[in-house]
Amino acid sequence: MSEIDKKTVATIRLLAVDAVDAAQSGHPGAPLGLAPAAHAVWQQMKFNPSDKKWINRDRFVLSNGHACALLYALLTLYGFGLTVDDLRQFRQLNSRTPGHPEALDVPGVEVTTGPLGQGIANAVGLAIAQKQFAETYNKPDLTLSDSYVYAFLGDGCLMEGVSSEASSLAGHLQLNNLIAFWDDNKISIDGSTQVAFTEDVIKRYQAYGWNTLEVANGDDDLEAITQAILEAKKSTNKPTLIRLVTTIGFGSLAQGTHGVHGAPLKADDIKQLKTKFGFNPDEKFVIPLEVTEYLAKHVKANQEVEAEWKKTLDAYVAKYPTEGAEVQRRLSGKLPEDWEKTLPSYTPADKAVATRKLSELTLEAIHKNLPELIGGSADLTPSNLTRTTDAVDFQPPSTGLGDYSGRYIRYGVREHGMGAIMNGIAAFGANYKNYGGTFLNFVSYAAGAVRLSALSHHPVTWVATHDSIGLGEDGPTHQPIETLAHFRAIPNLSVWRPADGNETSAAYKSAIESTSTPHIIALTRQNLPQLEGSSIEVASKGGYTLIKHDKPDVIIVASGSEVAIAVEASKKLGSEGFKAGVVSLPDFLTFDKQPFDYQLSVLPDGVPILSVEVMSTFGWSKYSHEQFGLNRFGASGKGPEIYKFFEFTPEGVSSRAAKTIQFYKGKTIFSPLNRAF
Ligand SMILES: Cc1ncc(C[n+]2csc(CCOP(=O)(O)OP(=O)(O)O)c2C)c(N)n1
Ligand SMILES: *[C@@H]1O[C@H](CO)[C@@H](O)[C@H](O)[C@H]1NC(C)=O
Ligand SMILES: *[C@@H]1O[C@H](CO)[C@@H](O)[C@H](O)[C@H]1NC(C)=O
Ligand SMILES: CC(=O)N[C@H]1CO[C@H](CO)[C@@H](O)[C@@H]1O
Ligand SMILES: [Mg+2]
Repeated sequence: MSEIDKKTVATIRLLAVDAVDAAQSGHPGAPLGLAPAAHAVWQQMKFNPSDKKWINRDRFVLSNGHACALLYALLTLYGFGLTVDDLRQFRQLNSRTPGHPEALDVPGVEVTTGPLGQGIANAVGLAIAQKQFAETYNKPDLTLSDSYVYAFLGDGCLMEGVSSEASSLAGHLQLNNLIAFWDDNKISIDGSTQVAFTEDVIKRYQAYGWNTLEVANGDDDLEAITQAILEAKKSTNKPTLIRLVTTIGFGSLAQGTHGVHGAPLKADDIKQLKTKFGFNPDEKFVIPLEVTEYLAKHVKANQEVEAEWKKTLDAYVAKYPTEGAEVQRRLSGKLPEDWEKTLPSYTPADKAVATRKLSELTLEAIHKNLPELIGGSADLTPSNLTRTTDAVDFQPPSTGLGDYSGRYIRYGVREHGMGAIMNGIAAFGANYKNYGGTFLNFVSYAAGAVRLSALSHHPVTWVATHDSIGLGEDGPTHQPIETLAHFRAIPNLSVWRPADGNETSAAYKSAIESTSTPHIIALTRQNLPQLEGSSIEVASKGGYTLIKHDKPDVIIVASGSEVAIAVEASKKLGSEGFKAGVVSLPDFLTFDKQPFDYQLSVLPDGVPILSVEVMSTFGWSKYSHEQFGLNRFGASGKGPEIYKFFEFTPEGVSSRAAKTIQFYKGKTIFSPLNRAF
């Protein structure tokens, strides 16, 4: 290693150690072991700190997010806008250096990581998006996209199932643009990996169809790491896993033990470490000038690379005006003009259709004009109806099953992997709108990825079919009960449960136009009638009055398949002399964003409100005084019979509405929306 490289690696190591020391919290071990690899990788990467979103930059994903002091040190050294002062504030409230890398808060962080295994799966998504983008727009004479995705992952990431799901798919898809480094330090929190993690990782990745390389001394051997990267780039049809043997806490008195995984080093340990690396033991956060200058050279060279790329883009736009305009539109984050006009709408005379089928019709209608719309299914294509008729599969051409410009992804039975990959696709840029289909119940398998979609504002969409006991014969194992309550409780996640065709279109409108909110669209297997009075426009408010009465005796608020039942119940109540209004509430989050006056016009003071949904009632007390739901598991049988069994019928609803009217008679009633704060 040259002197300047040595000094740079030591600077990275010590900045990370000082940050953890300042916070008296964090993880010094992995940064100490991984600093040489980080330096080697960043020296190979193209990126521009003054144009962080440049579409053809290489991406760096720190899947072992607990090692973020390493990443923050790099971002500081390369001039991404983080400063030594930010490092001093590591892990402090409202700092730009949070406890794990958060893409929204830290300039230069590509994806939010910390929950182990997510990052490597995001990296697979980034690699899929890069390939799809390149194959769609590159021309033989003009290359717009040829970037790589680099990922670091630890033992923990490799133990997590989500990494296996995503890595298996990456091997199948032959993503040679993905280069991952396994930090093989044989330590995790419990101590030696011998206690729980003894598989042959290299053989496993070879079996997935990956190219594997090994660097025996990741602590010092910068040349070997660089060679491995160059070797990985030669791969034509495989992603690469580089096994990097490192020492956790390299240089510390406690190196090689779990003691350095997640606790600050002792003061005397830090001193000897600094002395060992040729730094003044009494100084903190030192960045030698020659290191700054050395890294600035790389940035400058990269800025020239980007300037060249911009010329390529100009030439592209001139020579291929149609594709060029499309690329520019997508890079500016705009949807095609009037795209929403292609959304289907229905009339009350149209026949009853399952919303999953309506979802398919919607995708079919909007797909052609939205090249940024890509998606797939976790092996439920025929039941989830997610594939448009003229779709090409996203597949390596050698399989004969499709090509890389394909927009339909066969995720296989890998819901969690799919969720994390969708986040990676969204993180790529180019305004990808990506969706994944599975049964609503199995979105819960991917909950770890779903909450990260919301936390990091990835506007991905789950096409979640078979949304209730209405799915019938598959029984309680497949019938969601708590699912919607759980996902509605996640901040900034839109959970739509449309009741008919117009509402389904509204859900898609919301999903496609979303720039920062993920969507789950819960769809039925059973047919639902087109509701008189629904429209894309009113449904886009998240909740609206479907049956209006002056001074109603009761309001029934429902979602999805129960709205039509509420309408029937309202008619029945009418024949019994009661005025029952009906409100459809397809998405809580969107409704909550409406002006309060509007919300109160839908769920006013003075009227008792009954909610109806064939799921857990948890959460509905925000909108109703009384709740009719299903606080138990479902049953196996024919869908309509199960509905009858649990009394989700016009009679079952109207009798509960009558009880509600009776109970609240003569009492002062405030809208459940009216609260102290
Ligand atoms: C999903 C998830 N489970 C548990 C944790 C808590 N955790 C953080 S680091 C870690 C051990 C990781 O071991 P390894 O990847 O080998 O990291 P190293 O100790 O080598 O830095 C655990 C269990 C987590 N961050 N995410
Ligand atoms: C939700 O997202 C918006 C903008 O996208 C943001 O302003 C808001 O803080 C987010 N809320 C939560 C709870 O994350
Ligand atoms: C759906 O919306 C359209 C346009 O707003 C409207 O004309 C139509 O009547 C609506 N369909 C139903 C079933 O209400
Ligand atoms: C119409 C259709 O394809 N239905 C299928 C949906 O998926 C479930 C579970 O795989 C099947 O049981 C249905 O037959
Ligand atoms: Mg480890």
